[in-house]
Amino acid sequence: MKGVSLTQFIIQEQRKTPTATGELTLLLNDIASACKCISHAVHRGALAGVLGAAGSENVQGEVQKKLDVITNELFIEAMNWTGHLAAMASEENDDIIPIPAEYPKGKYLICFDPLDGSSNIDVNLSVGTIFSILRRPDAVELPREADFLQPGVKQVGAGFCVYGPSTVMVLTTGNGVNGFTLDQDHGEFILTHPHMRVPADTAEFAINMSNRRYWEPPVQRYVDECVQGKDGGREKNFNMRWIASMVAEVYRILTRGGIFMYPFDTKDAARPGKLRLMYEANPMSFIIEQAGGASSTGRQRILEIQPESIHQRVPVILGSKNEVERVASYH
Ligand code: AHM
Ligand code: MG
Repeated sequence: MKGVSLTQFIIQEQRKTPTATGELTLLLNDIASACKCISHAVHRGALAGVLGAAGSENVQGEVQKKLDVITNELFIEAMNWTGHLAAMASEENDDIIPIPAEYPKGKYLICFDPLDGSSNIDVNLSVGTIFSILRRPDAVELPREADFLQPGVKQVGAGFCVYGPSTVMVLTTGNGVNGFTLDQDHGEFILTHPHMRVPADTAEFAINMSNRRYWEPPVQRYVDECVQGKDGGREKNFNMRWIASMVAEVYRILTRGGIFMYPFDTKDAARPGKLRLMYEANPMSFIIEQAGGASSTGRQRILEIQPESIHQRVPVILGSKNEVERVASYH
């Protein structure tokens, strides 16, 4: 096998911090194993009979796909026995997920979306797993929901795994962003995208245009200017993409720049945005900032939001710094 494996990479990173206990390294390895199982299930697709609706809804009233349910169980079962977690929170579960009594508890909490972009499963487009690692507050033995409600700046690590033409894991522990491609022959993630960076400028934006009438004027103005390009006063013409899979959009931005927006809209008064702070916005914002990009609600840096509940939704505008700052300045 050629190249540096994910395991080798994170052990080498751990050695740079002589006081590190190695628990985070082990946790990251557990996550990589869980994502390999999910990758396998996703790629088997119709052969494994896993496509289609599960016939249930999650806590947020969203229709669950069979694979939402299967991958959620896979992730929980891959993580709950390891001894590195004190509790988990999943986009698919109403309440936080305790570690079963028979297993040892660790010092970390994890928030995850087992299968982001799951509306794309049946049409065979990229989906992914997103995770955010927090520290269990000291002296808390059995964490409650309140113990998860830490702002994104407190994340110890974050990452996502995109199940596309190849399976790629993107990871940060606050020291830059690196990408690892799953070598299917050896079952190992190999460092293929070291030091991923988001260019400060871009000519590509991503937003669900069908929601235009529900956006606030600052976002309407920004997108209208992009659409008009050189004819509307911007110095260049823009291109647009919308995959409806945040993992794929963020991966594209890490690869060639861009701006991604799921902004505030008035479609549903109970929802100030579509994406979830704890499972999507925080981990992706941590990754994007670590790669030199920016992330905002339009009014506030996402990583500084004090969460109020684990399933909270927020507006998300992230990617190339100069464009994100421009949108924020219009607010
Ligand atoms: P999910 O976690 O239920 O898959 O929802 C999140 C996804 C994001 O990946 C994507 O950016 C967005 O929903 C797409 O929403 P829409 O279908 O409204 O364009
Ligand atoms: Mg999601």
